[in-house]
Amino acid sequence: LPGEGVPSAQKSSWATFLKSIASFSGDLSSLTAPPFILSPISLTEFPAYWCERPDLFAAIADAKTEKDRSIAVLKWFISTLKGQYTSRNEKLGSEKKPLNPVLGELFYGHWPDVNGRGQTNLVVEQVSHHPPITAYYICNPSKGLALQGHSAQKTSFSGGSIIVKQIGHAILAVDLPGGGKEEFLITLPRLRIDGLWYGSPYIELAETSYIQSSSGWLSTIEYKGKGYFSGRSHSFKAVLTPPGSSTAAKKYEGVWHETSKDLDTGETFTDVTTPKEEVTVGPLENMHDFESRKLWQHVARGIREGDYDAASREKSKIENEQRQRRRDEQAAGASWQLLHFEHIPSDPVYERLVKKFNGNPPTEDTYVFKHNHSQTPSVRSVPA
Ligand code: CLR
Repeated sequence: LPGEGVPSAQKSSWATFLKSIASFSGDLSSLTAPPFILSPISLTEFPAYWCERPDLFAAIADAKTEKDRSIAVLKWFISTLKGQYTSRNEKLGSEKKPLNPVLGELFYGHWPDVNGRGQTNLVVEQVSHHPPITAYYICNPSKGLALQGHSAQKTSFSGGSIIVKQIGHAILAVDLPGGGKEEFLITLPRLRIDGLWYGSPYIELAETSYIQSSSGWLSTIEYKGKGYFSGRSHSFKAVLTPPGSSTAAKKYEGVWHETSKDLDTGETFTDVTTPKEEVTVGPLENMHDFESRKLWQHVARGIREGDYDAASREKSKIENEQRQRRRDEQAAGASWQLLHFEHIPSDPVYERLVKKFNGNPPTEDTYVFKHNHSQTPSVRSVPA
């Protein structure tokens, strides 16, 4: 039924929200949405989804050949999709509108070393407010792995769904045992947000994304929803091709929120039906004011407890404080300084790798992590 998932008192405000999205394209974060669709979680927490299977991440370093590393990267990547794109439905009942991070907002976390897999560290910084851009760095120094990326979105409305084009990319750098690095360019799939009419939005992935290794191996991943391939939602097909060839060396197929298999051997490729490991975050008392969970704590409490007046009061406080900061900066002729990242207008690694598969666009900007691997556990101590 239309509006089935919408509390009766919010039906008209949901209809207004849908109309405003339909006649609008660009930055959804700025639209006012009814309370039932608000999430108490900031977008700066989302990069943690990349590492909720730390064993699969660490396993990339243990693969012995270029081909096996490409397979390990693909396996880890596919296994992150369930967390990235379905976990709000599981935790909050449907896809929700995340808190829109402030400029300079920070999120730190780690996954502990268990059974010699090494500790994995996460550093996230909101590097732009308008449009929202989130930069992240995830590393496992003892395994010689570092993932650096940034995430932004362009949204439009089509056929009753929100279409989200993901802007940005991620580069995974793998230290090789003999010295040197292998790099993987990870491009991001297109999202369709369905179920809006019913007030219970969920994500389906569409089109194609790529993982291009500097070794030449390329994974091409095609996404389809209900009514395609197998007819099941969250379906994908992936092919791995060797350097300079378009003949598949490996083919995989399945659903990314459950299991997939190797089409030649019939063996299981990915299986995310087992529990994932959420990121470990330090206690609120130790946090800097700009760390997400501390910054948004009162807004988040209001949303969780259904006290929406309190939530919107607290949100206004944060927004006013931000506006004042921007005014002060302007008056002083100063601009906001990023803490952990440096913006560069074109990413040479992206350019080199995207060329190998004639990907688009040919160039992209990026945010480079300013510190070394070994510094990440201590970067938490940020200046006031
Ligand atoms: C952020 C980067 C992550 C993957 C990811 C998952 C869900 C996406 C999110 C990204 C960006 C913001 C997003 C969200 C789903 C809904 C939300 C597009 C790409 C928009 C802003 C809110 C729409 C409001 C409706 C739910 C009504 O790696």
